[in-house]
Amino acid sequence: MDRVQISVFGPANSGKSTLVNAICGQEVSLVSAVPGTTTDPVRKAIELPYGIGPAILVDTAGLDDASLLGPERVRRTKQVIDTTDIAIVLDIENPSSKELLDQLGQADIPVVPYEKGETVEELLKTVAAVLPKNGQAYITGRLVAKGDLVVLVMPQDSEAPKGRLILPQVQVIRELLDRGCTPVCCTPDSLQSTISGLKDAPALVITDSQAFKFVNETIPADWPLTSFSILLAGAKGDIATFVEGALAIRNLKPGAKVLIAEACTHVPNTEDIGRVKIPAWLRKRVPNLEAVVSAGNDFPEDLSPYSLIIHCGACVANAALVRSRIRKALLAGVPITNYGIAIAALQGILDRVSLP
Ligand SMILES: Nc1nc2c(ncn2[C@@H]2O[C@H](COP(=O)(O)OP(=O)(O)OP(=O)(O)O)[C@@H](O)[C@H]2O)c(=O)[nH]1
Ligand code: SF4
Ligand SMILES: [Mg+2]
Repeated sequence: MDRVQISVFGPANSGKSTLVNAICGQEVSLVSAVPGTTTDPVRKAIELPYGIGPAILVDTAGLDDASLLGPERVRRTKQVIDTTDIAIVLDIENPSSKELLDQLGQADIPVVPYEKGETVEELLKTVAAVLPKNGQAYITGRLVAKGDLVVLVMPQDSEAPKGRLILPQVQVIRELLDRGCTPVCCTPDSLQSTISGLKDAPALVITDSQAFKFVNETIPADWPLTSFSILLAGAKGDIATFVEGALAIRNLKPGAKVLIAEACTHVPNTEDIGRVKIPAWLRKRVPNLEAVVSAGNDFPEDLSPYSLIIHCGACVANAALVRSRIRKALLAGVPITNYGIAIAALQGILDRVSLP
């Protein structure tokens, strides 16, 4: 489950850092009488009461006086909006809050105004009341039910981190256990022997999307098949938009520019799925296709040069970030899809896979 991100916004010197410290019960952020004390966003992971649970609390720089902050810092504060689930806004009537409130409104982010004198307890109870309720949804959705046997195909190749499983795999295994299912894990190499050893057909096979084609050819055609990245796309994005985006691959013209958008800044490796494999598969269909990579926070403001955006699985990012990028893409009229769905489409098995 993602931590809910609660961001504190307001004009300079309005008491944002004081409030963040009061919520945390410790000095997380520097407080002073000088306006512009907080310059970069300050993040604090915290467990909050009243049913809010694990959260990331973000203190921001005041957006009112651009001369104090400079464009780069204003940009960084605005980026916080992209990952925000709930916004606490101080001095909400201040004219300088207007632009911020407009942006929060466009992104459908619930706003909780904070009045000086209100206790932290009162404030958090209001936050709890507006908490998005869909945060509890299962990644595996209705594709599995209690008692189901689920086969997980997880390549542990050079791309896998040494000595551990990647987060989506861990999350799915944990969720299947929570749901009373029986996960059976194997690598592509041991898939054949694993399925030969099964007494009954599994309710679902979940594979790393890189092994899609192989798994599809190895398992019986009537076994439901999906990928970790498709499940995450459902949990963090919007499957219908992503499927439509993947269909736009067919319409790419020679020389088309495609944005590969990654949510984090991992060190790319030579077999990198987003930077190497997907562009290579696309170029087989679209001559001279140009793939441009944006990593972490560097999602371009101007999307007009692109014919398609292919977003990563966003394993370490929250749903709010993916939603904000989908919104920006749709506003710019650029189709958007994600790695898992694009790979299924490129391998011609999008019709075959089970969508959450
Ligand atoms: N009287 C009173 N003063 C407050 C309150 N909250 C904050 N202050 C004071 O207001 C000043 C600014 O507080 P900060 O918490 O640093 O404000 P900020 O919004 O984080 O300011 P920047 O980071 O500079 O944008 C400090 O001198 C605080 O002591 C409050 O509830 N009552
Ligand atoms: S956030 Fe995206 S780019 Fe980073 S590791 Fe996860 S899927 Fe890959
Ligand atoms: Mg501050």
